[in-house]
Amino acid sequence: PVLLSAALLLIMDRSFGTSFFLSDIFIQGEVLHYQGGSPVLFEHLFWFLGHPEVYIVLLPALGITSEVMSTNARKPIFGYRAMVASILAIAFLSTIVWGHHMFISGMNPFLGSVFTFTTLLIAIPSAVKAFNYITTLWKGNLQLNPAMLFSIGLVSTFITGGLTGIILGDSTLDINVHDTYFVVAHFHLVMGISALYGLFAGVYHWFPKMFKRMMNKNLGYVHFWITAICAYGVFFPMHFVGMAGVPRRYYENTAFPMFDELTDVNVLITVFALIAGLAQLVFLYNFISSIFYGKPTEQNPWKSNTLEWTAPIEHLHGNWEGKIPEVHRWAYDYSKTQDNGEYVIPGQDFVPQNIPLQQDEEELNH
Ligand SMILES: [Cu+2]
Repeated sequence: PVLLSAALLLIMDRSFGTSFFLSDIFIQGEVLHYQGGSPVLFEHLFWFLGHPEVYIVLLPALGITSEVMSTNARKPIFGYRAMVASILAIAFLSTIVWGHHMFISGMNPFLGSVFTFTTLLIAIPSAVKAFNYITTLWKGNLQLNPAMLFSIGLVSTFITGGLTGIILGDSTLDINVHDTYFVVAHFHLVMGISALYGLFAGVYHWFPKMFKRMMNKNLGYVHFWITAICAYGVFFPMHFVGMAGVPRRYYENTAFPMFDELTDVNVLITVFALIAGLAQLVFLYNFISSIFYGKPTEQNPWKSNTLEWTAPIEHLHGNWEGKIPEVHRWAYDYSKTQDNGEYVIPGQDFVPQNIPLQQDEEELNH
């Protein structure tokens, strides 16, 4: 709604002579009729959309990662309540930090310090999530299938990309690298690559549910490792290109001889980017060919607790035949043992959500 309003005001400025975003304008001594508007106001309205939008892309990927990681670590997600609270905190904070995109737009420096404060607050729930993901892996019985590898990859890029967010969120540090390739590297690692990894994790994980067949695991490994190595190959050196001062959004930099010595690094980045792009063809081939020729799946290939894996493989209207299953427990009863050290269901390290609670279990604290 805010961006739409901004666009409507912009149309009024361009077509109907208003001055929402246009301040007093003089052209060759002639005074145009525009008066009192502010171009910075447009930036405010744009980034009021723009910042929360990157979290709209990232937060679902974080949720997918929690599910995939818990299932494949055969452990409950660590600090479940803290994980949920962190997602809510990030979602809320994302609406009051937009000014960190505008530290050099002519904004009042005091207002900049306020946006620095709210922006750096996001480091807290983000760190909670990173630590809890790692603690979920700790001493888990890790099943390193492609979905799990992409989830772990997400945690890696979420941390490496997030750390430079602390630099860019601080107005005094941001001013030095604002609008350089440092920002491009930060942003694409933490939001672009992380969100893509979450998307890939979700596709590899739920593909059997969608198409009743498995994707090829080995092609999944090829896809992951080439993508993971090339993603860092592209964005790690890019930080240094940015710190050397190369601006973003320029068609080419050949007019600036001082950047000539960075050409080799840019060529290296381009080569990694091309290889990363080719690796996505492996994924595309795997995805399409597996729809038709993949190994038929069993009911619950990842031995998951969540309800979708209790639905019959044949897709039915309403998902289940007859009565809809009842949920008796949370989704994370992996490797759960009784007092005598036995698994709750003997010989099976997971308890699906539709298995009734036993009385002695109710005392056990989740
Ligand atoms: Cu932002």
